[in-house]
Amino acid sequence: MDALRNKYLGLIADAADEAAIEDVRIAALGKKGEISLKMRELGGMSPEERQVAGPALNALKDEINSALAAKKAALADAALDARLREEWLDVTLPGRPRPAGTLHPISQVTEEVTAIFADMGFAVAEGPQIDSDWYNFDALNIPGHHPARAEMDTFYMHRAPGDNRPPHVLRTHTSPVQIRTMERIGAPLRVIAPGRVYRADYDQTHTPMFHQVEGLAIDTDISMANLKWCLEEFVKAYFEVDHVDLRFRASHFPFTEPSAEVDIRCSWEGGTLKVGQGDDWLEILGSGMVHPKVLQAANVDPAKWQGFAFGLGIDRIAMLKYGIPDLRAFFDSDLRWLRHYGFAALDVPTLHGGLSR
Ligand code: 2NL
Repeated sequence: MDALRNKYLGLIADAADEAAIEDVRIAALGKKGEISLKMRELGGMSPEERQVAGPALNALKDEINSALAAKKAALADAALDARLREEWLDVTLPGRPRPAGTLHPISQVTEEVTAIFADMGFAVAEGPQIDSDWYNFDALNIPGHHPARAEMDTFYMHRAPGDNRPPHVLRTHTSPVQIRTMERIGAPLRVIAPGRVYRADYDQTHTPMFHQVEGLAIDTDISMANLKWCLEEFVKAYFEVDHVDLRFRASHFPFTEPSAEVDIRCSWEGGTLKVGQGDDWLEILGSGMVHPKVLQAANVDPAKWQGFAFGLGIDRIAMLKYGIPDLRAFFDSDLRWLRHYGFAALDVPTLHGGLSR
């Protein structure tokens, strides 16, 4: 009996997995197992022998069964421990890295400008980049013989041979969008029109495609005073300063009367721009009261309505705010440049959440 016990307890202790334990169980307690056969021999014993051997065999059987169960549980625990060690996961690791792409500074600045003017009640208007010469020029009080047409370095589209109508153009400003919006919606109106514009000019400070945002407010009783307030609010919000000085200089555009170019007070200490202080002036936009002929061209009655309008270069104010020295690099698609000057793709500029940084 002791030999049997030692043999099977030893085998159970040495069993490395569940299959080995099952083998031991069959060898000891299976139908033809060693202990089962011994129990079958009880039938041929005398009652006295059976009285001794029976309980001893039963006790041995119970002991082996318990040892099998205990070993099985121990193996399962060990397997679980191993799995927990293997499948260990540090949930304190930071989440996914930022997306590899960045927002182009022009997209960022367009969003910033849009957020500022949206806060003053301006909606965003869009329109075609290829437009008729009527929308791009005539409706803006720039007739065919006007020198402004020649100065604009316009890109002209081809007409089919024999079609002698005036060619379409790549828009030279976003004003045609505003003419179309006045036609469609009428007065009163407050819109900005940001977007790509085209002029055949290429040097240090000009690219043949660049970006402009124009603003237009039409209502009864609109004056230059409203224009000045709006632009002051815009410049303060855009450059993220509490105070600015604006200087309105008399100017001329065919589509506004009177017209003014607007400078902001600034300094250039150590090559970096500071807005709102210093003795320098920086021209940032053109503006004026919408010419009555322009209102008329867009079917807005100039006897009842007036409006102010302004236009500014997005690329230029992006360079000023973010210290970008070279205009042409904007359109080189150089990944190192884009990573350096780009903005986090998910940081949408808002007035409440902050425009930049
Ligand atoms: C500049 C000057 C300007 C406008 C754009 C405008 C649009 C309509 C009617 C009247 Cl529909 N005016 N736009 C007015 C004044 C100036 O842009 O220097 N831009 C970079």
